[in-house]
Amino acid sequence: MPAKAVCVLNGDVSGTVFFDQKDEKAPVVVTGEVKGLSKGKHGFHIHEFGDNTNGCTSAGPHFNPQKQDHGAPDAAIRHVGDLGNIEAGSDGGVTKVCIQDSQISLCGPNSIIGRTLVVHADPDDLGIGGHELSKTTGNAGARVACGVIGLAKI
Ligand SMILES: [Cu+2]
Ligand SMILES: [Zn+2]
Repeated sequence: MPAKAVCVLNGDVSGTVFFDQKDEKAPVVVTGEVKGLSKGKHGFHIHEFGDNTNGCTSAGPHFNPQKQDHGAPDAAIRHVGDLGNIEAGSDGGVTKVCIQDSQISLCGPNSIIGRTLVVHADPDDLGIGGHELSKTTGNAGARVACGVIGLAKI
């Protein structure tokens, strides 16, 4: 500690996202950009496995070590991997990512190192959309890009 990680997103859209943590109890600051999204909100999650052998599908479900329901990043009940949405202001442009989160970590049981960051086609309903998938995926639709999170040079 401090630790830094990075993820290169590939798929229908592309991007690079950095994760910084000052010490093991500090929140993780998530920054970067995603290019090519359609206008609007897109689910943004850490999925369990760092496995992209069959594309983003192989990354499995949301990272959920505490076996909770899906929820909003600021909700008491959520998956550790639930980072909510990123929002594109226009079709095909650059979407800046700027998130601070206290559940994900770069060390210990909630470590996201070696797992997959996924960007979705649709908005994450944050568990409250009333859809049958709301409590597991936020009904965020297809996986439009993903990448494995790895340690970065400080
Ligand atoms: Cu997801
Ligand atoms: Zn979730």
